[in-house]
Amino acid sequence: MKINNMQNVKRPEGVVVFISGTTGQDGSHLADYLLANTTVSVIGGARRLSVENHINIKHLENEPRFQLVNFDLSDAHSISETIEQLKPDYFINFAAQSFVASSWDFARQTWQTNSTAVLDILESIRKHKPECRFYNAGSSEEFGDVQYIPQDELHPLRPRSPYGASKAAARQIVKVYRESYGLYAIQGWLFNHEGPRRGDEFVTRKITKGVAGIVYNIKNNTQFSPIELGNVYSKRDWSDAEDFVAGVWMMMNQELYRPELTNIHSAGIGSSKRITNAITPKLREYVLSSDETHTIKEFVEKAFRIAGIEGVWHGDGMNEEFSLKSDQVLSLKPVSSVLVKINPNFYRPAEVDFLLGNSSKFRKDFNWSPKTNFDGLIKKMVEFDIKKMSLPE
Ligand code: NDP
Ligand code: GDR
Repeated sequence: MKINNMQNVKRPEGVVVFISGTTGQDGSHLADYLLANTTVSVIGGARRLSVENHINIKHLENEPRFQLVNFDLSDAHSISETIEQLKPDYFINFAAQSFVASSWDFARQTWQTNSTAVLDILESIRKHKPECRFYNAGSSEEFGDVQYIPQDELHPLRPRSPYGASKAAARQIVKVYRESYGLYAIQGWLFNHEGPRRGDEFVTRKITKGVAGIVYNIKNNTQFSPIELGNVYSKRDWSDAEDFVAGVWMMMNQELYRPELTNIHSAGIGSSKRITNAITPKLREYVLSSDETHTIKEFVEKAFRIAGIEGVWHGDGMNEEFSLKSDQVLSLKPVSSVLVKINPNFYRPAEVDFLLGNSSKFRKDFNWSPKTNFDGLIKKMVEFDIKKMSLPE
C-alpha cells in the first residue's frame, strides 16, 4: 500500500482522526471501526520499513476516507510536521515498542518510543492544535507487581519491565499536559487484548498459530515440533481487540456518554477549544478489561480443544509438557505426540504474575460490555489460523 510523504498530504475536510501504529493490531482495528461507524476521515501513520508489513490494512487500499502517511515516533520532526500540517481533531497513539519481552533488550529504544515520543506529541499538540484530543495507549503492565485484586483505576503504578515503566512515565506526562494546558489528553489502562491481527510473538497468537501448524501436520501425517513456551503459570485478563477499540473511541468522546457533561453534549464530536477546555477537568481515564483471568496453560488447553485435540500436562518445571492423550495417539497415529514444551529462553527477567482487571467504572459510565468472551476469542483466533494454514501462500 502506498505511503504518502507528509508534504503530499492535504488535510481532508471535516473531522480528521490521526492513528499512529496503524499497521499494528489496534491501529488497524480502530481504522476499520471509524470507517464503518462514523463519517470521520482517517489518516494512518506507518514507518518506512525495508520490507512492507501492511497485511492488517491492505483491505483499506481503495478506501476514500483513509490515507497512509510516513510517520516515525523516533523523529520529533516527523511528529511535529504531522500535527502542524494535518491539524487532526484526534490523535490516537497506538504506536509503541509493544513487546514486553524485548523491552529488556531495547530498554532505551522502548523508553524513547513509549515515553519521550509521547512528550514530543503533547508538545506539538500544545503548539499547533491545542483542541486536538489525544489518546495514549496505557497498559495493565503499569500495575505490574499488583497490590490488590482486581486492579482498578486507583491501583498504584508498580511496573516490572522497561516497557511497563515507559508506559507509567508516559501516563505522568499526559496528566501534566492535561492539567497544565487543558488538553483533552488521556491514557486508558487496557488489559491484554488479542485477535487474528495479533503479532506472532505474543503468547496467544504464538499458541493459535502453533495449534494450526500441528493440526495441519497431524492431518498430513507429517512430523511437527512442539510449541515452545516460557512461564505458563502467569495469569492474564484477555479480551478481543475489536471490543476495545470501540471503548477507546468512547473514552475520546466522553461528553456523549456521561450525563454530568451533557451541557456540552449537543456539540458532538470534533470539539472546539471552548468545549475541550470545559470538560478537561472532568475527564476520566478508565480501565478496560474482561474482568476474568486465566493462565497460559488454560489458553493452551482450550486452543487445542477447539481444534479437536485433547492433551494432558505432565512433568514439572522445565520438564513440563503438554502431550496428546493416549486415546488420541491411538486414533490419530501422529508422528509425534508432544504438543507444548517449556523453553527457559522465553522466561523474562521479571514477570507480572497476575493480572485481573476491574472495568466496572467504564461499563457503568458508557453502558459498555464486550461482545466476545474468553472462549469466543480463542475460537476466533484458532479458526482463523487453521483456515489460513490451509490456504495456498
Ligand atoms: P502492535 O505491536 O500490534 O502495533 C504497534 C504499532 O506501533 C505497529 O504499527 C508498529 O509499526 C508501530 N511502531 C512501533 N515503533 C514505531 C515507531 N518508532 N514509529 C512509528 N510507529 C511505530 O501493538 P497493539 O496494536 O497490540 O497495541 C497498540 C498500543 O496499545 C501499543 O502502544 C501497546 O503498547 C498498547 N497496549 C496494547 C495492549 C494489547 O494487549 N494489545 C494492551 C495494553 C496496551 P511496525 O508495524 O512498523 O512495527
Ligand atoms: P504481555 O503479553 O507481556 O502480557 O504484554 P505476552 O503475550 O507477550 O505475554 C503474556 C504472558 O505469557 C507469558 N509467556 C509467553 N509470552 C510470550 N510472548 N511468548 C512465550 O513463549 C511465552 N510463554 C509464556 C509471558 O511471560 C507473560 O506472562 C501484552 C502486550 O500487548 C503489551 O503491549 C500490553 O501492554 C500488555 O499485553 C497488556
